[in-house]
Amino acid sequence: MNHFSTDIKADFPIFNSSDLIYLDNASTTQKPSKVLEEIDSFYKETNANVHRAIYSIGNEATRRFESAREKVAKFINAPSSKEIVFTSGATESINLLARSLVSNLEPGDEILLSEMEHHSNIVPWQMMAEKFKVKIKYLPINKIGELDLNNSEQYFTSRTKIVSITHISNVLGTINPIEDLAKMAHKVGALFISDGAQGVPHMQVNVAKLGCDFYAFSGHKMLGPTGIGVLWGKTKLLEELDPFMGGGEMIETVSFEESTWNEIPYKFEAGTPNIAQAVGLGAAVDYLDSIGMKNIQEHEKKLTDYAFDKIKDIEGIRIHGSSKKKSGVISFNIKDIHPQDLAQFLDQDNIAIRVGHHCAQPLLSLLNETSTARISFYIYNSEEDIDKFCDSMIKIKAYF
Ligand code: 7TS
Repeated sequence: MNHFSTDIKADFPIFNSSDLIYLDNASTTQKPSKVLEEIDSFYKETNANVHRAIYSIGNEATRRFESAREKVAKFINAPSSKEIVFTSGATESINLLARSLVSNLEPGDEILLSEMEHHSNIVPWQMMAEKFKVKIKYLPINKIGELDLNNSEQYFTSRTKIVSITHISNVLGTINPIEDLAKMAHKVGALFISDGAQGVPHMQVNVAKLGCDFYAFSGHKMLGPTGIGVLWGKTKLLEELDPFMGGGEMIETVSFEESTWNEIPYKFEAGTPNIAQAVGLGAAVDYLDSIGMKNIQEHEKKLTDYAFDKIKDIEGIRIHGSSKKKSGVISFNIKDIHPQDLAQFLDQDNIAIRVGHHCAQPLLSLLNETSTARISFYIYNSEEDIDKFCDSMIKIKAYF
């Protein structure tokens, strides 16, 4: 059955009240009724704190929270739900790793990132590298926007201790060869982390098969609420890792002198967690499962090819990145039209796109741009959306 033959947009209230064409899905995604209803019902029927209350709604709140953890574990094929640490998002997940891992490194050790990273996978490492005199290296990218692994031995060295690479670029859409990169990292004895903020929402991710040690992502980019994200890590590594925040239920015992930590994943979840948001993420996972990640990936591929074909002939357009291994993200510039102006004119036709540096300023500098326009797709987008976007672009072009 083609799940996209039915109108998926009807499941999303935001599209029922207007003719919005939403093409900024790499930033955040819209929410289906199922997710909104789940959050509503959590607060209306079972609102209580988790892991502490000895009364019915408290038990029910804990059950719903832990059931969301199990759903997420199954969704990414994690061997155990204990390996799912709830955070506020990919950014917090990577900060947790940077805080907890870099302090164990020696001066002169190396962290390897890539030239296509989002600031969330650069800045946390820079903050810690400076403090611990650790060096950061960047794997280069080639002309088509893929990682250039030709001189990989210069980057994967005996001093490399941590490698952290995005699964999919939020600017170029390039899908990186995570399995190969994980093997290269492990060969030199480094830990391998992948930033999956643009991965999990758009493809079937199997953390066991990818070979990563840690994998980070955000709920709001996969139909879930804001304020909830995930750090997945291998049991043994999570057990060895020090927590990055203290307080609340992350402890086993506390005395006036010292504290000991709870078991994983709780030792990383200090304070009252984002309970309703986790429950909402569980509903988002159910919704994505009901459609099927393979179908979603196919749908986005079709849309991306369709959009690419339509916009490539627009006079003066420069599309960034031409890898064939690409997800539903297209960044571009048009000669003589500033991306800011483009976005404002498109907004007049109720078309939402993102312009700017996309929190990837180092990459933008390599592209010789300070700002690009970016369209990015998700399950509710259609060819009709792309047609309307192209019609609007042609109108704007004529105006300029
Ligand atoms: N990593 C990548 C690859 C991202 O695309 C983003 C967000 C993040 C990390 C951070 O995610 P957060 O949920 O913790 O904020 N990317 C974008 C974007 O492309 N436009 O707005 C946010």
